[in-house]
Amino acid sequence: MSETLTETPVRAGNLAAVATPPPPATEERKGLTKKEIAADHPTWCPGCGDFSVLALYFKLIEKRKMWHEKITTIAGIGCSSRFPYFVQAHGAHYIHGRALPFASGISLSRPDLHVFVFGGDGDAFSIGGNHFTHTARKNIKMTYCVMDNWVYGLTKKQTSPTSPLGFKSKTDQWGAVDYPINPMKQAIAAGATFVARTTHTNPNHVLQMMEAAMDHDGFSFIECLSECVEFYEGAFDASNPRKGGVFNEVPKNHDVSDELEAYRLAGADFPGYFGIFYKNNKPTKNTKEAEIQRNMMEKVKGLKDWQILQKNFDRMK
Ligand SMILES: Cc1ncc(C[n+]2csc(CCOP(=O)(O)OP(=O)(O)O)c2C)c(N)n1
Ligand code: SF4
Ligand SMILES: [Mg+2]
Repeated sequence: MSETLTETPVRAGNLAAVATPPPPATEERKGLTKKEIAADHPTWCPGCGDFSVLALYFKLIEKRKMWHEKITTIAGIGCSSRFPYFVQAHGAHYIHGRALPFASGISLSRPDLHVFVFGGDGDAFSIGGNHFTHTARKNIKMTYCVMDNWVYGLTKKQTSPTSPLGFKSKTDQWGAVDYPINPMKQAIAAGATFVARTTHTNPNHVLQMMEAAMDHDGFSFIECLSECVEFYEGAFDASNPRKGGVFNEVPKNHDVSDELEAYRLAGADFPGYFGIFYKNNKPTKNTKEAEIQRNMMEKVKGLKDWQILQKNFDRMK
């Protein structure tokens, strides 16, 4: 993306509408067509991997018959984070690295929605690194798809936390010297309860991972390799059979509940494996908070809002 972006959080939909109760869903309502979901024309460079990820998100929406009022797409800042602009539904292009806390608020207050967050490797693991860890450990229900291109694309080629050693960029003219992080290991260690890996060059696989992530009741993380043709062309050729590479699926006998084995798979040299590495069904923060709220409401049953407030003030005296 040959431009820089302002810091201003911009809209891609009407966020106020998120708080509006959706109309009842009836079986007669048809699923949306691509035309009905697509908003602005994507402004990515021709050939950018992000196009496929967007196309597959549209496919997911069509296939799962989601309606506008049920689609929430959140992102931070970056080329990949422009995602919500291009989706004709509720969403926000939020602050760099802060998409997850914003999405957490939506997820916790709107149990009827499934929140999707899209972003880049810089947004997720540099400036947003702490939020990634904490959202994962809290197991807040949402799907976080990181479009990993191993570079800062929007700001025109700086080293990212996933850039390999030796990568030459504007911030590492003699080649990167810092060891890259491994997003899969990071996600497993942080406590994400669904951890998968895919690549934009295998559309069926991307859709499969998105569907499985969406069906997971908890924090689902997908690392989706998405090539930046402008600043890191050919980065993922070794994972693309059409470019002479190999696409290795997670072995069929892999036990997804085995955290150590998932960690071991994550340690394989590039191109590594693709598929679901880890899955664990522990209770979400959403469920726990809902229970606290139910119990509290039980205690103030029959009282008007002002009486509850009065009670709180009296307690503070
Ligand atoms: C607080 C803040 N710091 C820095 C920036 C500049 N900035 C914008 S996007 C970006 C990195 C984007 O990289 P990545 O998340 O990998 O997304 P990509 O463009 O590669 O898809 C940076 C450093 C910013 N917008 N806000
Ligand atoms: S990630 Fe790279 S190829 Fe894609 S829009 Fe940004 S600069 Fe262009
Ligand atoms: Mg990037």
